[in-house]
Amino acid sequence: MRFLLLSDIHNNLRAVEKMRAQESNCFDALIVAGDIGSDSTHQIFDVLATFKCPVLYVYGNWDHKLSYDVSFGDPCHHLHLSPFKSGPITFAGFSGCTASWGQNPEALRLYKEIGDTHSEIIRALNDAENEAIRQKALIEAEYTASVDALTATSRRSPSQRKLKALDAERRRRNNALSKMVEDIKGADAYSQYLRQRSSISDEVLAWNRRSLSQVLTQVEAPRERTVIVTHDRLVKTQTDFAGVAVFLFGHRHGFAETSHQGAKFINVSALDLRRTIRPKVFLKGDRWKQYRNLNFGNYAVLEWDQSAGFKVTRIPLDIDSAWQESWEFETVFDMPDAPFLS
Ligand SMILES: [Mn+2]
Repeated sequence: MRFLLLSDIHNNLRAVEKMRAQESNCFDALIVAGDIGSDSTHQIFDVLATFKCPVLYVYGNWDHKLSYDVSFGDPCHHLHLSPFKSGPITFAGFSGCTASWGQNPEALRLYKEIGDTHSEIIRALNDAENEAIRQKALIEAEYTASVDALTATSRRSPSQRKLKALDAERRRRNNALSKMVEDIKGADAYSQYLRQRSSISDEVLAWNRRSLSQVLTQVEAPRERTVIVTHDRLVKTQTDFAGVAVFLFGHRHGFAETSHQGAKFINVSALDLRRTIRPKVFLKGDRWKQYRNLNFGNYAVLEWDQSAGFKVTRIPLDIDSAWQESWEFETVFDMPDAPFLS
């Protein structure tokens, strides 16, 4: 069995096309470990679908705008708590990570629940903030009108004492409004709300781990032939996933393969790794428009057979070295949005 692994695409369609161009259709499945990008998602999946095999994916923090039930076409399968068998190998995983759960249904549910529980204090704060904005505009208008009136009725320049008094009154009223808002933020009910909200991210992770563990038990997949795909690296895997052979992830850009307690941990990221280059000799005109990027990212191939088990190989995107004839690396800064050279 042969699987193509990639992760952290970050809307970089060009890098996907390069990867496509240097591989043939000899894979049993493609696995995407998240950070596809919310903007070019459909185009990226269209390219991946040309491999004529299943495309299995989870979302990462860059995919926070993507709904969990959107379809990217027939070969594509969202692995979120929904295992997929490819021959003797089972893939399973969940979407999102603590950096952003995005549209993760469990995260949405928890945020709503906490919003409902604390709706009174949220509404009170909202009302106070709106009221403060409204009143500050009135105070400003009144102040300007008073200064104008004072100027109009004074024979020469207006009295400094009276101007100062108007300014002091304006500041007193503004401070009172700010204090009204601060008092609500200082209330116990509000700090309780903030505390509960900040604990949601870890709760969602715990819930997803538990659910994935249950799903694996239900499908009765042999753990030594199971690959778990998440966007960020899972820790304490012995608790919920003892016996699982391979953990695939991205997020922490930089390919790495490590072994821990009998399992392989493969950081497959990142396909999107840009390096900014500059012409050795700038042409006349706007220098900023003459910078380019090269794709230095990588993907990987995972192979499995009965006797050897799993084996992973990192594969860099090909870069024609001819670029060095007229270009050099920009060493001081990056311009990730500059066009690609090729
Ligand atoms: Mn990323």
